[in-house]
Amino acid sequence: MIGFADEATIEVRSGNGGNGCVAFRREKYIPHGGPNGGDGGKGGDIIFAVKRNLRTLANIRHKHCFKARNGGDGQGWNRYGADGEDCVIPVPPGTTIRDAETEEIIYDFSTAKGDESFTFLKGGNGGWGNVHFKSSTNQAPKQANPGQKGETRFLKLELSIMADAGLVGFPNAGKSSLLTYFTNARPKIAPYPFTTIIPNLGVLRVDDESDIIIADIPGIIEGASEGLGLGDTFLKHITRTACLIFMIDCSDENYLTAYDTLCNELRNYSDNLMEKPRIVLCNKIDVEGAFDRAVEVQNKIRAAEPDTVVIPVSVHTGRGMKDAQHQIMELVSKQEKRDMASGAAADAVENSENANQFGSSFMDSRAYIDDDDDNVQYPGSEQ
Ligand SMILES: Nc1nc2c(ncn2[C@@H]2O[C@H](COP(=O)(O)OP(=O)(O)OP(=O)(O)O)[C@@H](O)[C@H]2O)c(=O)[nH]1
Ligand SMILES: [Mg+2]
Repeated sequence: MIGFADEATIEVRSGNGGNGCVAFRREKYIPHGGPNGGDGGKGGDIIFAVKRNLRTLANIRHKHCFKARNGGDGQGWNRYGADGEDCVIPVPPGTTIRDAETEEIIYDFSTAKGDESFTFLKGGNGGWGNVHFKSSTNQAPKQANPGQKGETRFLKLELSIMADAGLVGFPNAGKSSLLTYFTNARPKIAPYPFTTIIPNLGVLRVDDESDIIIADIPGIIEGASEGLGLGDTFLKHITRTACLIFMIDCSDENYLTAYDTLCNELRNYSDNLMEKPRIVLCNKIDVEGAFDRAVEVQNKIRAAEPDTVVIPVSVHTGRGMKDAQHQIMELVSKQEKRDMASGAAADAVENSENANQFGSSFMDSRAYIDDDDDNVQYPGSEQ
């Protein structure tokens, strides 16, 4: 995928243990001082740690090999070698670690409960110095152990964006315009289809304590699930969002069928997407005749799904946008509460097979982003 850091293949190496030492005590007036070679230090571990202000795998993609330090060798006078420093690899919330060859999942930070770090490879143990080999029959052992070797593995890291709300719509519906209106993201906006070719994330500040992350993905067209247009691979980025925002272009001829077509494409990708709570925004009501069309769409959807909120809006003039923002915030917080409840229920029935994979842990890993933090990365602003 062009320019969007959601995959990285890396090599990781834990540190070698330090070698044990062969040494003997030599002091004036102390003949046969005996062995005093110290042990080697332990090699450093490879540890993955979630860093909440990271939003992409860019920092990892640019560095291919991560090595922990080797343990120091043991020395005379029973001195131990120093332990090698661990290598801590920071990853954004929602990262999955797989074996690069077998694709087997090694660890998934989006479902692991509460754990913010994971020790993947242990460093090699340090070798024993000759002090350990002294026995009644061998008072002066010249034997020490070499340090254990560290391990090398190749891994594939994958990131599904952990957004709260995902934008779904035909190309040109105004999704990127909405992201720009609500959030700090500045994706490209243009009057032709497929302007957006990589997903963008934006942060909508709700109050000092919370924010909502919105994901703008490339437009979907009829047949996307069969590969038409840019296909449906981008939908994977919204499989973990709490809710969906559908955008319908009411200045377009297909305004009345757009919603059903989008629902079909989503359903073809995964049933899970259509189970998410959603709201529908009928955009471009500033265009002549579009407001009436928006009301038409509203009536049609309400007749079929009375619970779905449908709001006519114009991103350009701002009409209806306050209401839309309010409804999006409602939807996310409602889902958050539901997730927390189902998370608690899942805790109660531990190891239940039905445990909601979007349970409390998903919301726990929602990033709280500090605007002042220069380290915050947004995929859309990455290029
Ligand atoms: N009249 C009118 N035009 C709008 C409105 N919102 C967006 N547009 C225009 O619609 C066009 C498409 O907007 P984008 O935000 O790029 O649409 P998109 O859904 O992100 O499109 P893709 O990235 O191609 O999927 C741009 O020319 C916008 O200026 C609106 O409320 N009213
Ligand atoms: Mg766009």
